[in-house]
Amino acid sequence: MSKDRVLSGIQPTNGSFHLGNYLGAVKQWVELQNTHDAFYCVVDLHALTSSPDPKELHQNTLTSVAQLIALGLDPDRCTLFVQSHVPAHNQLAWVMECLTGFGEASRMTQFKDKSQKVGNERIGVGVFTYPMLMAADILLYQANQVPVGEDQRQHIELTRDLAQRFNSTYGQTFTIPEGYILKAGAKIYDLQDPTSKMSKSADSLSGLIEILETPEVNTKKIKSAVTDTGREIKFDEKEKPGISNLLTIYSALSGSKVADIEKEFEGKGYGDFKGAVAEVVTNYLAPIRKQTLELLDDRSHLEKILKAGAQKAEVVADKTLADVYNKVGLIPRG
Ligand code: AQP
Repeated sequence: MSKDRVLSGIQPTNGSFHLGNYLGAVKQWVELQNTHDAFYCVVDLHALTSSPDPKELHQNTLTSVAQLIALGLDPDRCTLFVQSHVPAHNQLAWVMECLTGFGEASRMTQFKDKSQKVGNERIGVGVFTYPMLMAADILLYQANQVPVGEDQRQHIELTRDLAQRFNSTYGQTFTIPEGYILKAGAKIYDLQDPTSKMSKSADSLSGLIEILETPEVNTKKIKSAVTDTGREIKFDEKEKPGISNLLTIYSALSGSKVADIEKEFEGKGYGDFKGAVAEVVTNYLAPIRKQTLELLDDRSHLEKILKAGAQKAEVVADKTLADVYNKVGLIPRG
């Protein structure tokens, strides 16, 4: 029996991924490459929506690939590629845009949040059409599951709606994908504002734990994390969002159950607990940081991996695109 297929992507918008990206998404990617036919891409076209500096985008794309490998992706067990290397992503995105209502695209909370921040005059159309490009990313590969963090749930729903709409209009074409979203740990929160998700676009970086940051800086950030009233180390997202977030992080990286951690820290204070969280986080990240830097030193090796990944991805993507073009009535070039 053939394996189910998974597809997911990550933006190369920063010099480093953050703990939310890893625990919400990439950690699952690593596990799924063992059981699924896995396609993972660095979505550089999506990153253009935030108008990055060209040199930084170039470097961040390579750093993203190196980080993904250091975090556990194995190019021999998954297809790892860069989105812009496979032109079918843009080509299918246009078809998806023509299928999407203006109203339904306007309801995407990511667009609403970002457009509220910068205003309608300044928000790029690319932020508006972002979910349709994401739908194309997923549907091109006929993915059964999409491992993402909780913040992407609405985009997956839109992708499903578009796939169903296309299938019912033009005949069976796309697999209807499902979100693969963790129940616990799907959302990691900002250390300084534990009611907002950890995000690289937060106003301040003090609540962000970056994978490639030095242990000293990350320790300092964890030790200054906002905590809650009271003294108890207890998981209670409503009353103790700060401590609950640290418990989630500790549990996900150490493999210990939250209940066991609560027991371990019974009678101890927030200071002790934060020290222990900092230790778990920095010990976990140290070898990943080291390997990323080593991989970045051998650029031709990374480029070889990406070339092979794009070739593998293109075979699947081009087949789907040809089927779509044919179904909507576009004449093949011949
Ligand atoms: N805080 C988070 N908790 C859990 N999962 C998260 N993801 C992002 N933040 C969290 C997941 O990471 C994957 C990659 O997402 P992305 O490429 O959209 O990353 P991003 O947008 O660069 O991350 P940010 O920091 O969230 O960026 P902004 O601020 O631009 O929105 C996805 O699967 C996502 O769910």
